Amino acid sequence: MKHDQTNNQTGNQMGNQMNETDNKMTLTPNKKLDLKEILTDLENYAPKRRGWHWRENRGQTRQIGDFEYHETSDSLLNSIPLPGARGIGGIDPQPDCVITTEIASGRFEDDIRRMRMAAWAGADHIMVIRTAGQSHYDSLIEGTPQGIGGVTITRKQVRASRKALDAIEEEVGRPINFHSYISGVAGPDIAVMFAEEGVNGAHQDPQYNVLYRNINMVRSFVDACEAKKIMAWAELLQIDGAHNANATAMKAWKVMPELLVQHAINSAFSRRVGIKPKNIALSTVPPSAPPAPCMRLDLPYAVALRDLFKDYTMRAQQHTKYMESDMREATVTHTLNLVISRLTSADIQSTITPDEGRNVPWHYNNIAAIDTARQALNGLDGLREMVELKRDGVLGAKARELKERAVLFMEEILAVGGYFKAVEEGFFIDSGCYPERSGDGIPREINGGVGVGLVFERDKDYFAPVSVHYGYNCVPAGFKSASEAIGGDTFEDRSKIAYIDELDAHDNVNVRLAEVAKYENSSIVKPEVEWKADGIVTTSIFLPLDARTAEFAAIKCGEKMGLEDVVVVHKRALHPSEGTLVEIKGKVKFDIDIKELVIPEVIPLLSEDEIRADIAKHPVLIVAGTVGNDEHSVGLKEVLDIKHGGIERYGVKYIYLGTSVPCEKLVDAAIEAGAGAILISTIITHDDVHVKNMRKIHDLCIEKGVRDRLILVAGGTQVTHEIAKEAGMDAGFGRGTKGIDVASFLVKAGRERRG
Ligand code: Z97
Repeated sequence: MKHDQTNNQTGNQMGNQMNETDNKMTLTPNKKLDLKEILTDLENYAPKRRGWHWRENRGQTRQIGDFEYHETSDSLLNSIPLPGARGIGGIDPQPDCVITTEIASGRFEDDIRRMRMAAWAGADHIMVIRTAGQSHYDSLIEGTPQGIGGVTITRKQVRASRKALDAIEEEVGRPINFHSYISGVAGPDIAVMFAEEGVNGAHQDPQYNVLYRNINMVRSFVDACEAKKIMAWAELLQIDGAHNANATAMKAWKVMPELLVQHAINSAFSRRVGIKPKNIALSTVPPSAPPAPCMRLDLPYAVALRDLFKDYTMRAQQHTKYMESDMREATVTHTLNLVISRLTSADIQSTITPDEGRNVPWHYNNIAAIDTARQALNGLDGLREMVELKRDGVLGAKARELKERAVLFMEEILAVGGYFKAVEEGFFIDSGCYPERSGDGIPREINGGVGVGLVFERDKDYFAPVSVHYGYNCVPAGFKSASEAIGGDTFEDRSKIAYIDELDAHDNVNVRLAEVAKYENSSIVKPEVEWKADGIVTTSIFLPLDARTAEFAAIKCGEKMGLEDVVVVHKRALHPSEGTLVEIKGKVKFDIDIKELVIPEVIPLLSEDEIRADIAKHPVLIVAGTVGNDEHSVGLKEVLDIKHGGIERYGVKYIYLGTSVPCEKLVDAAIEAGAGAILISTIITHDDVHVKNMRKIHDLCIEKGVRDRLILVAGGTQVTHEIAKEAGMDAGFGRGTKGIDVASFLVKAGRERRG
């Protein structure tokens, strides 16, 4: 855990305050989220604020630890820094852009725990994926039924998640944006509910309805007016749907002109309805991925997009179309995308994971993708001050060409009679690079699709008694505003919101929680990746077989290991016949009681003064070296050298024999010098050579009759105290060991020997 590094603010930066609620939750880092507390009194919960939140104090130079940063924002109160931060002061610089994580467990009660972990990794945009097919529901639904591929978006689910996030954002010290989808047949209804419940962002793009969900186009655009009007009022950030063209087109790099057109249609439309440009985010995805020469394709596209849409914000999403189940490959593509974000700009950096290819949303893959984003963004901090995009060559020419193609596309839409006609003629998602056309676009009928024929012109006396509404409204005489007619609507008076609790007796959060009650607040645990106590584990198995045989052999291995429902989630042939790496997932049948674990106590360290005083009185000389054929001396030197806070600092004298020292030499040198201890470092673990060398030193000391004179200590990344003791040493020290750990042990061991 890391604490405050710079000027943090919390309460005052929450913006657009909505309500002071008295049933607010407070979290403490060493306590799990209490779902019961979230569900208690939920019917009366009011979110703290509405509106989107950008990170604070961007665009300034910031000193964090030993380094100066140019593209960061305020640090968090609580976070888990990147693993590499261990060697550089545990710092956790927060990039200047909002970082997204997409959460899709299917059960909101499990989503919530993942949100908290994601927030600690630095995500401040929690995008909850909704259950498959919710686009086609024609109204709001109630309860919290379990979703498929995401959660069912309902008032209870949203309110519970927002309540949790309101507490989580206090814990990490930065407001968190909560986000889901407003597209679909029930778009306006969902927009109202989101505005009431403090949701901060949403996808809204009528083109999405038309092209991918076959919802009637007239209905979609009429509904979008209402939905966007409400989004504008509640200051939700809007993300468009252009990325779906990347994901749908067989050759995503061909649809670049169309992507620009789709962005233009939704953003111009949104602006006309009243959404502020800064709340209009273009959903941009680099259209290609390696092994394509992606920089040469994607960078000109990113430049063209930013040239055309200067007024708006950019939501940079990782490419998914060509992503397989390989974590490493996905991470490299993501990193290349992040280079584009830093070379051009990104206001929101999305992160997604190969989970889509694996079909199980892993808690830790969310975190892995957030880590990739912050790691790359930190590493590329200030890049644009050193590297300039060369616009007067191929980059400028290509960007210009894309813009021209997009403008021509727009002109042809006008020429055929407008957007609806163009859709009817299959202009969109055609795999040709405009003006080339392949004729494989997605045509839709103006008189077809879900919800057709349900748009009616408003009568002269049409009246909707609501405070936020698009278009004509005939407010009766005598009222200053439409909603006055009913004494204020739900935007003005929260008490009018109808909160309906679970109606389904079988599929609701209480039933689901009862099923895993054994694991709630108890010492019994089960591994999980998706839902509490689902029992799922993954295992990597290398088999010296061809890919097809390896796949089935791996399943058999999993079954023999006692796993149930074994499925291959990833396989990678390393050679047609020499071998294949397979990753499987399966369920364990057991749970464990943590009360039965034998966990070695953490041995308290002596104080620096006590160590120094003891060594001054009882001088210690040690002989040290990396053992066997091990050339890794950095860690050992850190433990020895005064410069790095090593044992020398406490007065311990040492003879350093260098690297790859034979065991015999170490023992002989210790005897010759009259040393009191031997300190070896051993990193290499092939064939358990580290354990073998430890044992050899112990045996040699016995053979030479000096075992009781010498304290034997081993260190290394794979060394633990238990492994070292087992191999005959007196102590073992693993990753993260500092000089004081070893010095403290030497003093204590010396005292014991002196009696
Ligand atoms: C993303 N990785 O970042 P339903 N409206 C729009 C959308 O793009 C989507 C929906 C609604 C992706 C996440 C893709 N987007 C998934 C403009 C989905 C979803 O699934 O039809 O109910 O709505 O956006």
